[in-house]
Amino acid sequence: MQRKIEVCLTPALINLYTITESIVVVIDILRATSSIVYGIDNGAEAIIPVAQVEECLTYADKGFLLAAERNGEVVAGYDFGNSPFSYTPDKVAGKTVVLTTTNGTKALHLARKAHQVVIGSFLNLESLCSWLKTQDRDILLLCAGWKDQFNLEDTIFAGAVVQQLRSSFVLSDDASVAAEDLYILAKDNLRAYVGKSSHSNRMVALNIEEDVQFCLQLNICTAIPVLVGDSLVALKK
Ligand code: 3SL
Repeated sequence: MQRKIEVCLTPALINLYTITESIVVVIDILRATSSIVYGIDNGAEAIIPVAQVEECLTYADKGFLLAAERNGEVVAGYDFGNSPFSYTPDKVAGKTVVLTTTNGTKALHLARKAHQVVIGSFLNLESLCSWLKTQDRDILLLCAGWKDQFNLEDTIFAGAVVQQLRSSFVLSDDASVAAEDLYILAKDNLRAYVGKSSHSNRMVALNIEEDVQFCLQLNICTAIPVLVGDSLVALKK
């Protein structure tokens, strides 16, 4: 049977999909999944995604780094938030990070019933797509969006994956077609197109525009984080 690829445009729509036999790729380009990919690529032992800020505290005194972001800002009292610049080798190599973010970690929790949950970003696009092509499973690209609403940057990334996989998979929903069309429209100047997005504007207002630029880099990482139990670790390819 031919494998199919679908795009779930927001976490609010996840219940419309049967995911138990599928691979779900969680996508939160600005910035959760970009930072997770970067952190794992830089040697973090594991990143434990938790849905609530308070849950992070239950991991205190275990020697873990505690990272919490809400509405784009680091939550007071935590080691850091969601900026990729906090996930460099000097900060995370050999460490376990407990992370909660506004949308990304929520989407991850909603995906837990899947056969396998992996993390996508522009940083590991090539490596992710090469691996997905070798898997004998349907794929759901789950966009984390913003507070259950559609967003541009996650959809554009989903479209980039659709474009790379379309010759090996059946596109089975209009969301995949729309995502790919949006990617085609955006790909020659990703920064300018993503600049139209509400979250990019939010980040510019917070003076963290360099994070947007960073998260739009292509293929600077090869790691594919995969959920094993409660932790994201590097997939053994
Ligand atoms: O919502 C999230 O998960 C975050 O990635 C949002 S932010 O980029 O940290 O503002």
